This record gives sequence, structure tokens and C-alpha cells, in this order.
Amino acid sequence: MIQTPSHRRDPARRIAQRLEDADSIAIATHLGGDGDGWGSACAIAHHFPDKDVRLLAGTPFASIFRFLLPAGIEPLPPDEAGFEALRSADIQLAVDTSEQSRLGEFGAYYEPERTVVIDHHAVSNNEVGASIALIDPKAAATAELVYDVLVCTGKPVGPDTARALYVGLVTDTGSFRYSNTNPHVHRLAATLIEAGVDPEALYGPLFATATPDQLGVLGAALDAIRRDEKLGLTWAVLDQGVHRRFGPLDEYEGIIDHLRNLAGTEIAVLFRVTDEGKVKVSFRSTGPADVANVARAFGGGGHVKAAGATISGDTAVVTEQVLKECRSELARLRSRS
Ligand SMILES: [Mn+2]
Repeated sequence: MIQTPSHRRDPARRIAQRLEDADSIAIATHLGGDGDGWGSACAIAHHFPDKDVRLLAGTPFASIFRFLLPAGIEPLPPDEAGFEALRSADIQLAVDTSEQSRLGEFGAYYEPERTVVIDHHAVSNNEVGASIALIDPKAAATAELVYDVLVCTGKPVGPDTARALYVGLVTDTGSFRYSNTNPHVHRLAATLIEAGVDPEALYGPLFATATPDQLGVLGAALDAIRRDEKLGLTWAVLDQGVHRRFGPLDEYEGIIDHLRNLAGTEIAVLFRVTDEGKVKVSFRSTGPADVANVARAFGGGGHVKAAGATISGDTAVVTEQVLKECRSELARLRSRS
């Protein structure tokens, strides 16, 4: 049996009680809901089949998570019906975010007395007011906290609930590879498998989702890889030709990882021509190089190891300017060591 960390027991028990007492529960997650946000929301919906549970999608519900939805539940967009579902619910629940702005248009309808938050992000300065919150940045996923709540209901966690929570764990830990992967995460994964999760059966819906166009764009990117071996700089340009052939290139977020995985890479850069004739630039750093700093030089931003910018101008000119800035960042590191 897995132990709930002691500091979470009291809020988990109180939230479980509130959920059990409610007839209707409206649940939203952050804009661009991911496997943890929707996994957490769907787990709660599965656990309370006799309650009126509504899911609120501030941005369109990603089709790859449809297999998690309980039969008969369709996520509501931010329109009059969606706002009314939230306004009339006994509990207004936010999962995987506590920030009002990240709840999108739904954020304005949360009322503190009815609001409950379950989240593992550090508290910001834009919180929704909540009557009870279970917030623990030490949790690898919100799904971990939802599990703590659901076990307090005394009703066993069923296979559909377990599967939705497992999806949250898998996605937020990068398939148990990121630094948030720890013994508790693996114990919870084991518990969920005992509750009926079939990990292999999740491979298809979660990871084998590429379309022929996605693989075509990936092929074009791999074909276009260039590198400066001495500096550890790797890049690829998806130009007008690729855009004409495959259409908008704004998605395809995973391609940059193939560039960063090339051995010896310290900075990876992917250039994509956009519909508006601008160039979308994604950066990854594998070591001490600060790509947020490089992105800021072009009006973008991000984290030290993952950043981006969208730049107006001719693709060849933009490419040269950005690579020059990357080279000076790498040269700066070299001179320091
Ligand atoms: Mn999360």
C-alpha cells in the first residue's frame, strides 16, 4: 500500500469530503491541457460516475486524450453553456494549475467559496481564490495528488481512473525519465498497474500518434541538419519549400529533440517558416549555454535550456543572425572555462 506524504493527508481528506458531498463538479485545467491536466480531470470524472461532472476546455480538448473520457462526457468550450456549467456547479475544481489566467475565459467565473485547487506548480501571484487547495510542487504530477484525494473517498480506484492517473504520471515524468521521477512515483505506478492499468496498451494512444505529414516534416528536418562540430551547434531550417509541401509548420514541437539528441550538441536550433512569412525559432541547450538569453536578443524568451522567438525577415538573413548569436554564446562559455 502506498503512503500519502503526511503534509498532504489533511487537505486530501478535506477535498475528498467536499467532492463526496457535492452533486455537481465542474473541472478545468490549464489552457493547452496536457496528459496530466486531462488525466487528472478524467480520473475524477471516472471515480464519481453518479455525480454530474463537467469538463471545461478553455482551448480545444486534444484528440489524443479522447480515450480517457468517460462515456457521455464531452468537454465544454468557453461559451454560454460552458460558463453556465461552471457557474452552477457545487464545486469548481482547477487541476494542474492554480493560476486564473491559465484557466482562460473560465478563470473569471471561479468563486472562492466553491473553488478547490489540486496542483503541483509553485504558487504564483495570479492564484484563483480557493476554499481548499492541495498544492505540492514536490509532486511529480497533479495525478499523484488526485490519487491522494481519491483514496480518501474509501472507494477503490478502478481501472479507468487508474489509467487516467497513469497517463498523468507518464507524461509529466517524460516516461519516468525526468528528474521528478522518484521512488514514490514508481510506487504509485505499481499501485495503478495493480488497479488494472496495462502500460503497453497506452503506448499506441500516447506515443504512436504520428501522421504521414508529421513524419514527412521530420524527414525534411533530419535531411536539413547542419552542424558546427567545433562549437557543438546543431540546426535545421524548414523553409518555404517544406511549408508549401506540408502546410503550416507551427506544430511539430518534438522535432527539436532530434536535433538536441545528436551527440556533441550544446545548442540545437530549429527554424520554421510560418504562415505570416515570419520565422519561428526554437532553441534547446544541453549544458551551461543559456538559450533564453539568445532568444531575448530577438524579442523572444523562455527557460535557460528551452526557449523560442518569432522573428520577422528573410529566412536566410534571420538564420545567419541567430546562428551568429548562438556562436557568440558558445564562444563566451569557452572563454570562461
Ligand atoms: Mn502537471
